[in-house]
Amino acid sequence: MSSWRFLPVALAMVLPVLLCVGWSWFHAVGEVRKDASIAAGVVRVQTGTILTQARELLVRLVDLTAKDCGEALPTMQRWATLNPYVRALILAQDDRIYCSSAVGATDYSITEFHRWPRSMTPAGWLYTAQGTPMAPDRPAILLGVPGRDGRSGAVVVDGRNLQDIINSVATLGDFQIELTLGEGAPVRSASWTDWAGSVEPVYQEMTDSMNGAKLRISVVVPPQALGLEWQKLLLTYVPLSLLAGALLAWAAYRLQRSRQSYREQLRRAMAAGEFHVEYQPVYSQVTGRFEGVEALMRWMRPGTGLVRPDIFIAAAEQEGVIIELTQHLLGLIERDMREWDTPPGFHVGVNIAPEHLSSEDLVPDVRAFVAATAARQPLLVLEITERSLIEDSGRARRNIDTLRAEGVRVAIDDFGTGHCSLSYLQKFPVDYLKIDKGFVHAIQPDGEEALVLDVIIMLAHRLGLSVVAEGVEQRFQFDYLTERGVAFIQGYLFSRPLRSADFMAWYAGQSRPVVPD
Ligand code: G
Ligand code: G
Ligand code: MN
Repeated sequence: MSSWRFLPVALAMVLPVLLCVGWSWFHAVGEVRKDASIAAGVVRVQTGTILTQARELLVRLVDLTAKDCGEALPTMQRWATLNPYVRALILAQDDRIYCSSAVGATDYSITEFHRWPRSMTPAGWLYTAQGTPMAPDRPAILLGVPGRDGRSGAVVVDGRNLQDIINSVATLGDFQIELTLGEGAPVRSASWTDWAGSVEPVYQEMTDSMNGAKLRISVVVPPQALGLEWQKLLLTYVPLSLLAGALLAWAAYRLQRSRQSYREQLRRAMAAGEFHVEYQPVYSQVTGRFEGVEALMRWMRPGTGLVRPDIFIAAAEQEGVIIELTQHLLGLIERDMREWDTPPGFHVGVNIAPEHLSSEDLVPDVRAFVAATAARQPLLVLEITERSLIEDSGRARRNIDTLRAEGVRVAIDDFGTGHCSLSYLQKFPVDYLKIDKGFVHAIQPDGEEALVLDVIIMLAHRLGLSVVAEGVEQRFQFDYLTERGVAFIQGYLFSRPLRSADFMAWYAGQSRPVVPD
């Protein structure tokens, strides 16, 4: 038995575990991603609130661009103070800032501060910055609006709030969060690490904030956090998948076993010694003694019990192992007969399947059997079926001729149940005709004529064949048959098929001629 056959079983064992490992990885990623998206959502909503307030100020700033700084400053300072998110309000002429709520009238170019994108005048500002001139290391959001005559207004939103939100949301999971507005510099959570920028974010979203500027929020998770989540799921589901794997493997094993070809099962059974032979005595009414036995094969299957012979014999024929099985049977008989104490010429009937009868194996097999049982000198009777005769292409006939010349005898078994083969009967040189038990059971207790049976017996006698009646259970059947000159009687009336040892014991008790009553 080669080990590759267990591959499906092994696969059935391993597959659920592999699936579980794969599934829980995706599930872990999904869970972490879901949490990350919630965190990003909080950041997005808060940013939106801040931007909305800033935009309201921005709209109002447009009017102030018509005024000079002295006039606009008190209003700007008031607005800046009242709005909690605002760091400063700014008025600019092209790229020069001339008024700031924080420092009043001033004059410097936005290009002087390297943390601001210098390519754009405040009129187009809408981005995050890492700092402002007054607080270079505190993030900010810069929003601008075009005013009158090349002027513009701008709101510098303090990033403190945003930073706090991002930081606290980041602690919900093991998150590293980055927020970017437009083309600006990112605002990052305190948890942000050097490598965070080089890994694929577990979650990322882009939304329109205003004027087409995108608000991008990325959430990065360290690999070990994902690993931890994965591990958690694995601990829950791997035991279950192991169980599923075991069940599946067991099912696969059962399936495989049941689908394992009958051939393999029979071969295995032979190797395992699960077959034995039972012997049913055959009584000769001529001598009043038991002159022989029919060997019948039995398969005692562990866990199943006795397998019906007609089933496994038919299967063996179909699967092409009937010859092997019969060879095995002959071996078993040889072994049993070593213990026997039967006289020379004791009939041993062996059932031979059609395939075997017309094979090259038959003659050597029979010769080997005869040689092996030479000490007992049995008279071997090959019980063949009518089917064998009909299907013969010549080889069966030659085998029979050869073996009969060597002293082996041939019986037609189950006569009358198969195809009518009267013409074959005439052509084939056989010695006995075994009448099927069906005809015997048709005999009525009142002695009424069983017409077909009578004709068969007569036919056999006319052909010069001895008749063996099978399945004789009742005394009146026995009487009916012996009255008509049936030479041999086999059936429960005398004995059931017996194991070798039981047969020996039984046979030892039959030393005198018996006529049953
Ligand atoms: O007693 P029993 O139920 O065994 O017989 C069932 C059928 O099985 C019978 O028709 C008998 O001929 C067949 N049988 C029993 N043993 C053998 C065997 O060794 N070879 C073959 N070919 N048929 C057998
Ligand atoms: O090979 P064959 O079909 O001749 O095998 C004989 C079959 O008949 C076997 O199955 C055997 O067990 C069965 N048998 C033997 N004696 C009797 C009997 O007296 N009555 C019945 N019903 N069956 C029998
Ligand atoms: Mn038989």
